[in-house]
Amino acid sequence: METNPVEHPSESSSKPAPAPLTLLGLGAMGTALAEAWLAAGHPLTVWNRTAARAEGLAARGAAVAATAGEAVAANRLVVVCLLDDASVEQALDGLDLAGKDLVNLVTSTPGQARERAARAERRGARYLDGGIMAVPSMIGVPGAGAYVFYSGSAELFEAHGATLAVPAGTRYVGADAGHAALHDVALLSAMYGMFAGVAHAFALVRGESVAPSELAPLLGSWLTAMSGSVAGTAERLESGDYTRGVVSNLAMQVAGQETLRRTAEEQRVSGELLEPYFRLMARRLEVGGGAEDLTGVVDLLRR
Ligand code: FVH
Repeated sequence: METNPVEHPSESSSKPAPAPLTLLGLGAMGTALAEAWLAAGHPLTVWNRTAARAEGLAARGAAVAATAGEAVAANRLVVVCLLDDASVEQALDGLDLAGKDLVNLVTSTPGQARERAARAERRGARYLDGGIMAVPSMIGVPGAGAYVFYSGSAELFEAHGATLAVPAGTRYVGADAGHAALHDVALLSAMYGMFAGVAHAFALVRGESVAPSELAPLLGSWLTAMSGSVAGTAERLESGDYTRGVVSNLAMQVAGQETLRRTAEEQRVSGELLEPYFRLMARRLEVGGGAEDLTGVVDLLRR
């Protein structure tokens, strides 16, 4: 749908002005976030350990702070996008966080996020943790599908939701500060499982007259079709009946493993990516899960 280019003064004048904020960290992701906020007209103060990385943003209107402390003092809303939990610890060490609204977008564990929330609250700040579901090139691009999981202070999210929604969509997943990280890492873990399968598939056809570019669209559409099984797994986990709605039962799938193993051997491909999963499937079959599908593997993974 086309947007109407005609200005409506009464509507535009009632819109709140873009809110000011501070961003710590101008790596690949931090820079993409900064560019999105600047493009949307938000007054932005930035700090980066290596000052040279702020030069391009300064030319586009960002205020560059000489220290992390100066940057934090500049605004109530402080967004952190550094490398890891340790770098956040170093950057915030000894700073006055009283009255600040701290949003941490560093990929963390749920435990790290909860500890940071507790430390921030002890220092007088409200805390929101975020898990970014995007790569930098998706940030600030309408329709690219980028979003961020948020959890922690609902008041903070309510107060700054519009500003946080500028670079990417927002999904608030509850008051437990660890839950954004939990969702983030759950999705990333599934992604790596998929990448492992893709690597194995490409290895199988390597050296044959099947070009990777021929296999790629077939792999992509097959994985998309198979992603439909995710909802069924959730239903079975919630009902506790792992045989409900099963299309391809475990007994048949474990029998089929042999073909996949022998094909890997014939193609001189290591089975090291698939074997751990195959062993879990076989263990579930051994304890009587033949009429189930793959849902029972979830329970075998829990320690
Ligand atoms: N880039 C991506 O694809 C992913 C997408 C999903 C979310 N992740 C997470 O986002 C965090 C930041 O990632 P990034 O891509 O911006 O990372 P880098 O480009 O490597 O930049 C790292 C920044 O951290 C600064 N930094 C590192 N150590 C310290 C420290 N001890 N004290 C202060 N700052 C530190 C670094 O500064 P400099 O090297 O330029 O001086 C960069 O600003 C991350 O959690 C991803 O998991 C990105």
